Amino acid sequence: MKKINILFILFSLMLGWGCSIQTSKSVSDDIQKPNIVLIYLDDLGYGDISINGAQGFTTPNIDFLAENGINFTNAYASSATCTPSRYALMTGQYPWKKKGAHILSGTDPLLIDTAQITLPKMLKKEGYQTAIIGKWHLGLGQGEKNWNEHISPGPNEVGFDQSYIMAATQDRVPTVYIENGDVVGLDPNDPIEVNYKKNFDGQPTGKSNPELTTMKWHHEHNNTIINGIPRIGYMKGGQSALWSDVDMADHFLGKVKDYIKTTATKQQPFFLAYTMQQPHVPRTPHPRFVGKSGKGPRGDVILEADWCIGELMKSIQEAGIENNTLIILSSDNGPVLNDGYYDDAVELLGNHDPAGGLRGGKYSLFEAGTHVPFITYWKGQITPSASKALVCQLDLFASLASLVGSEEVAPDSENVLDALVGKSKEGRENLVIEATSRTAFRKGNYVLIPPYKGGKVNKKVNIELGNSKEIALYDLKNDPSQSKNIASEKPQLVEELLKEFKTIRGE
Ligand code: NG6
Ligand code: CA
Repeated sequence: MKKINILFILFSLMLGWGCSIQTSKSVSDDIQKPNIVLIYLDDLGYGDISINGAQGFTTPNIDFLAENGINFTNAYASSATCTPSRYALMTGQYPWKKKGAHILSGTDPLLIDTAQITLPKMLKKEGYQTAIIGKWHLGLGQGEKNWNEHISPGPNEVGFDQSYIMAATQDRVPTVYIENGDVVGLDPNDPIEVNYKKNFDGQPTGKSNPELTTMKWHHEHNNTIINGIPRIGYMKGGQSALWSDVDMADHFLGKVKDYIKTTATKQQPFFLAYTMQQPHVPRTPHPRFVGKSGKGPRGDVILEADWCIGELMKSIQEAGIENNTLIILSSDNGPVLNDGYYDDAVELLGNHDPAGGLRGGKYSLFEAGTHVPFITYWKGQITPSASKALVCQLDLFASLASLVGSEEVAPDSENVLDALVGKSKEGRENLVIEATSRTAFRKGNYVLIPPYKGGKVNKKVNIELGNSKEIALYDLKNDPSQSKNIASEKPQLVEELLKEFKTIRGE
């Protein structure tokens, strides 16, 4: 039997079938390789979904996944901001180990080394087709970029066969879609220019011409105005390529649906990262969702995202692949209300708590910065439950490698596959969490936050950052909202945790 397999593989390789399913391990192994869909939201808080206690609106499609899959109540993004979180997810490396893994501008170069193994590369090696549709925010190209030419390296050079992305964030220029390295719909007679330092002569900005804006900036976000929204960064030209903000959700969803339709019919399994833009600022719900949440645009775009997820599920069901598709849903970091625009997020909040009772928010070393929604769903394979296992997005690399039979490893990623599919209630033992380059240490039910200089509160966004002159220890089991620093009550534990933390940090 073994001989036949070897002969078959040699013969297939000779025919150049190296990548096709016939020669991939799934034929000879007893591992069934499912499709993998990662639904990754932007700034969605732990409490922003109704299954975790959202107030005043419901998220039925996300709840469906959680109720019929596993709802993780102790799960983390790797960082309290976007770029470092996404870096860790893609590489399985702690973001604080990577120089430059902080919030990138729209013109920064690619952060991931193209020689590095990544989650999509690992899956590709195992016979997967791979795609990313939505937000990227991991940099593009090398240094200076000409947006009118092919932009490389980018997602396609770090493991994605297909990419349809926005470069950075919805509030940063360039406000265009990029498909496999090329700006979509660009007219060569109207080239795009982007600059983060200097305005182009005579161009109106949010600062100089507030009368031209339909969304008012609160802090920063006062550079080039596009579709009435003042952005971060300056941009000129590219009129025919500009995205429509209110159509962005439908636009990405359309690409997702097309991808599933065309890819599901192929023999190879696929990995799709659907990296949604909601509820990051500027919040621009399609008119169908305006006013539906009663919470202003922030609530409305959460409903819009939830609807998109329902549509994605319909596509999966229509393609007949639901039983063979593992779906993972999470968010890149915790919630923020006013992140730079006046959009009633604060005023209309009512009794809704986006952080779900956790302290802090986006940018914070307190729990709400990184403790995010995390759901796995796999019809017929996962028994519905809730799980307290400590898991992190960092672990997707090793866990999915284990799922598909890959021997690739990533530096900090742990295999928590059994927890992700409900075979175990145990996750990792400990975790270093990051927020704007500061780190804290979670172990068991405790989290240790070392002293940090700097303001206690980021006043612009009104979020407690976790900075304190004192070392802090919180017992998350008995005090999930981190109301009581018990460091002075447990000096020995503090010492032990600090030692372990420093060892992991290499100090
Ligand atoms: C910050 C922006 C914020 C948001 C964030 C990125 C300011 C003052 N704030 O620098 O509005 O764009 O970057 O968010 O400019 S993230 O989710 O992509 O990390
Ligand atoms: Ca984010």
